[in-house]
Amino acid sequence: MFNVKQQLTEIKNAAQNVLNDITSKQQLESFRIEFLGKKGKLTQVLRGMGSLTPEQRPVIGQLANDIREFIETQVNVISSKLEAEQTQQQMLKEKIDITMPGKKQRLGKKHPLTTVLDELTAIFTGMGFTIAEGPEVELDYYNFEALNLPPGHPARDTQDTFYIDEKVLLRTQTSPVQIRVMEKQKPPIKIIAPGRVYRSDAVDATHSPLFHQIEGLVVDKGITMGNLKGTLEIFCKKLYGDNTQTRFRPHHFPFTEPSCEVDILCPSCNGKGCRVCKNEGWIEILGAGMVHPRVLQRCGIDPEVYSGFAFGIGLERITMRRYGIDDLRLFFENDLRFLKQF
Ligand code: 2NM
Repeated sequence: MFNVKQQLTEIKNAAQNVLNDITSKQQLESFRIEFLGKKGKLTQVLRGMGSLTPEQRPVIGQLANDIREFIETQVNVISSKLEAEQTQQQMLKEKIDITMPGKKQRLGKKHPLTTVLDELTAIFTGMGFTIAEGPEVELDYYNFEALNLPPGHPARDTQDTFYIDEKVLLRTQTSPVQIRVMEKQKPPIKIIAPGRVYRSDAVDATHSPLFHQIEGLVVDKGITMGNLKGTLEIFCKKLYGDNTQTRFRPHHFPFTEPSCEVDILCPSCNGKGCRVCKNEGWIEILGAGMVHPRVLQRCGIDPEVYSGFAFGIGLERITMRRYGIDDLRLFFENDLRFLKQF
């Protein structure tokens, strides 16, 4: 009995000594196995209890249990301590210095084409127009045929048009949007159709295979050339100032009759002729006309009851003139040295 008791006390002392030096979870686990495991020191001593007398057993058993409990508690305490230390170290490693200066975010700005598009759109929506959109990959029917451009018309020339197949192409104007609206919607119609258009042109200072148009359409009972002139004159004055003088010149488009082009008096020379207007005295702003009766008819709108006017504006040209940009390629090169100037 004395022997077993002595052994247990020695185990307790040994455990206490080792525990003081434990600094890692692996060490703690080895310790636990060494003292409390199935083949551990404590178990081995308890195996020898068979040789004790019945009176001795409960006393030694109690002592052994106390020691086991003591060691288990110590293991748990040290385990929690190590856990806390590890968390603390992890947090120190992940600490960020919130007083460090941040990365400067540079604020972007609108592309000049977007600035001018927004301005034109605001003028028209202010006059009661709504915005219509349609596909850029378009059927030949909507891009040409419905617009009074039958097969064989020179405007369909493969030199100008990107055909995908015989019936599908990249729209060369945004008029097909207007055709789609007229097919679906009964007059009154008052829309603008801004968007990308495509023509198979070689790139130079004034040509690009991709450019932008804003086309407009008004259809109702009793719409006349007077409405066309009034609307477009107000548009020019809103865009270039109240004193802007306009000129409506006869022209030809297949989808309008009569057709015209609208010029403003050159603001640089007041019509005398200068570099800005290339000595013309006038600057061309847009094309327009009364929607051809055949175009209305095809869309299911009775030209005996309704009439309308339409117009088309080239966004790049307006924007180039606005900012004095002499090369259209600059719009599409995404060179920040250019874009930052607006
Ligand atoms: C222009 C000039 C004149 C035009 C015509 C139509 C439609 F679909 F109503 F027939 N949309 N846009 C038109 C008329 C476009 O661009 C210079």
